[in-house]
Amino acid sequence: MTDESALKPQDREAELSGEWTHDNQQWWNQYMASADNRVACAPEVAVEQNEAPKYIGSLPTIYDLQTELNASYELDPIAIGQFNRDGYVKLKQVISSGALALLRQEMEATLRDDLGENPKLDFRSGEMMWLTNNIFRQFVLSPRIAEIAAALMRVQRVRLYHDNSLAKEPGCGRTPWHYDAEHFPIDSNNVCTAWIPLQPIPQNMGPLAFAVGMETCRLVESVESSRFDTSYDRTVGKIFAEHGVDVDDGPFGLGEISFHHSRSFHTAGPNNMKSSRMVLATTYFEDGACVVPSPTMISGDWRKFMPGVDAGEPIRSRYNPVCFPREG
Ligand SMILES: O=C(O)CCC(=O)C(=O)O
Repeated sequence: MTDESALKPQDREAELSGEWTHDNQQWWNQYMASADNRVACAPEVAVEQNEAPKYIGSLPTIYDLQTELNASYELDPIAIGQFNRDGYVKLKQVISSGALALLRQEMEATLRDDLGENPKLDFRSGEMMWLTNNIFRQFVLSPRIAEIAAALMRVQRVRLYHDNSLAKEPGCGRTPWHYDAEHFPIDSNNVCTAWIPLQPIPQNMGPLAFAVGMETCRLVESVESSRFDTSYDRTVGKIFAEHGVDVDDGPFGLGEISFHHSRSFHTAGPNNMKSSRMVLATTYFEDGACVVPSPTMISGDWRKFMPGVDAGEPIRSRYNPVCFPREG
């Protein structure tokens, strides 16, 4: 982490009322530094030094990719109930192994070009790659994925908030407990994120893990948010354990993706494998939603994701296209 982006106790007030003045990578650096890595990850797993399996076969063409990512997924109505009860759902076989391999190759190259080979950066992130890269564009604006998001939230039309390329490198620690509504400055209850792993994620690679229950967030609503130390992460974990909250920290198979509501509490374990845990996370919201009246520092780089949109205004900049139903 760079010194100038590290939040200090004197930033406390700004955290509540000011705006984030650094970039998105610095925001993630700050975020990851607020994880309590003394917490044992449940269940305990042996540290293994495995490689993720390599894709063998020819990669799809852009035409194949487009066809796959435009086609509807057969969503079981039970999944809609699960999402609304548990706050998240994991769906199998949403994306083919070839399409995932193609995006993984692209993400590796793009993050390397953008961030260099910095061994100190153990959680690398990128965003808005769909603006300049057609493979990212097919995924991020995919009607297949956005249609699932709309169905789960039971809304007619969804727009893109942002995409996030997330590479948790070997040796990177936990992702702290959090819920996204705290830092997405979107004034709506209909916001969700598709978390798309680009390789299988066994438990010792740090799969996204969910506190089961849409209302689980209420247990910790009085815990004071803090991103300049590990107290928030530690306290939330402790309260969930005391209340016997179920945590689904199961592995992800290849092609499996999760959708989590912005009120769903989630975390992720460390990456104890030898290869990078690469994920594309895309966030969608109900068309018509506005920016909250007073975004704060914890809302991060939000202005970049909706140029020209101000606090309180409807979010429909050119960077927030309607992804489902596909327009035009
Ligand atoms: O990938 C991670 O470890 C965290 C991602 C996350 O919190 C999210 O996409 O909402």
